[in-house]
Amino acid sequence: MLYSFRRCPYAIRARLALAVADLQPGTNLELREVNLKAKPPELLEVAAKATVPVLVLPGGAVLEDSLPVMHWALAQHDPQGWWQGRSAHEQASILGLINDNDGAFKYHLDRFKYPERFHRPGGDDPVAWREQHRGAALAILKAWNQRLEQGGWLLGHAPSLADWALLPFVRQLRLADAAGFDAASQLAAVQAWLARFLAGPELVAVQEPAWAPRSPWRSPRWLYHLALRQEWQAAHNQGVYRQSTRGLSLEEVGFIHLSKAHQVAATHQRFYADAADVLLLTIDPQRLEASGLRVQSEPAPSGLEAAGAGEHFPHLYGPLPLEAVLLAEPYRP
Ligand SMILES: N[C@@H](CCC(=O)N[C@@H](CS)C(=O)NCC(=O)O)C(=O)O
Repeated sequence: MLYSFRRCPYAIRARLALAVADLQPGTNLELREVNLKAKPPELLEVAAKATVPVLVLPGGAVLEDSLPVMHWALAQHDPQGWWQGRSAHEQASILGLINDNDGAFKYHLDRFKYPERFHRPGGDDPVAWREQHRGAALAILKAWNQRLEQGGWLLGHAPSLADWALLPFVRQLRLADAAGFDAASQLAAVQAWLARFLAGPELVAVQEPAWAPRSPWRSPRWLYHLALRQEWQAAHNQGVYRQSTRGLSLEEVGFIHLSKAHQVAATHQRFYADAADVLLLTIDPQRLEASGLRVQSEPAPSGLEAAGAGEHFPHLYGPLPLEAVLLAEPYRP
C-alpha cells in the first residue's frame, strides 16, 4: 500500500519504480493519495515523520523513504536492469549521483523554487540570493551533462535507477523557470534527457489518475459532509457552519447530516447531483469531540431514505466548528 502525493518528486520516483516492477494500483497495489495539509491518521500511525512516499508491505513492514521503496520495487522485478545486474562500480556511481541530487541539488533547487520559505542572511539582495542558488544547481547539472553526453543516460546507453531518481527533481527546476532552463548554455544533453522524460510514457503513466488521483484518499476514520460553496463561504463570516443538508438547516433538522467515506458518492448522487459548486468537507471527529460535540450513528430519517434500507449515517448534534474541517475541496463525482 502506497501513500503518495501526485506532485511530489520523491513520490514520483517511487511510483516510477513500482510501475516498472509491474505493481499496479487497483490490482496488486493500493494507492492512497495524500493531501499534505491533512495527512490521514493511518499514515501518521505507520510513519511518524509522515512524508510521502510511504510503502506498507503485506507483512506490515513500512518503508518511509523513496529510495528504499525504489530498491524494494526493483528487488521484486527489474525488467530493464535499473539496478539488478549492474556492477558494483555502477551501483556505487548510481548511489553517488542520488546522493548529489538529494543533497546539494535539492538544497539549491528548494532555495531557487521557494525563496520565501528560507531565511536569508540579513542584508542579502533577494534576487541575487535566488540567482546564486540557481547558478549552483546549474553547476551540478553541468557535471551530469558530461555524463549524459556519453550515451544519453547517466550511466551510458540505458537508463538506470539514477536517471529515474534524479529526473523528477530536474523537472522541478525547469518548472520553476522553463525559459531560463531551456536557454541555459552547456546543458544540451541535460535538456534533451529531461525533454525525453517529459514526453515519454513512464512519467505520463504515473501522473494519471490510477497512480495520481485528483482527489485525496478518504479515510474511514474521518467524517464527510457535502456543502454548497456559498453556504460554506457564509459559514466563514459566522464562525460556524449550520447547514444540515441541501435546503435544510441544523435548526430545522436537529443535527447535521454527515457521511462515512464509503457513503459520500451515494449521498452526492441522491441530493447534490444537479448542484453546481459542491464542496466536500473532510472532518476530523477528534476535533468535534474536543469541542464537546456529539456524533451519533443513526438510520437516515424518513423522507431522506438511504440507498440501503436501515443504513446508518453519522449525525452531528450541534453546529460544525470551522476548525474541525481539515479540507474543503471541490467534489468530483
Ligand atoms: N526523504 C524522503 C523525503 C520525502 C519528502 O520530503 N516528501 C515531501 C513531499 S515532496 C513531504 O512529504 N512533505 C510533507 C512534510 O514534510 O510534512 C523520501 O525520500 O521519501
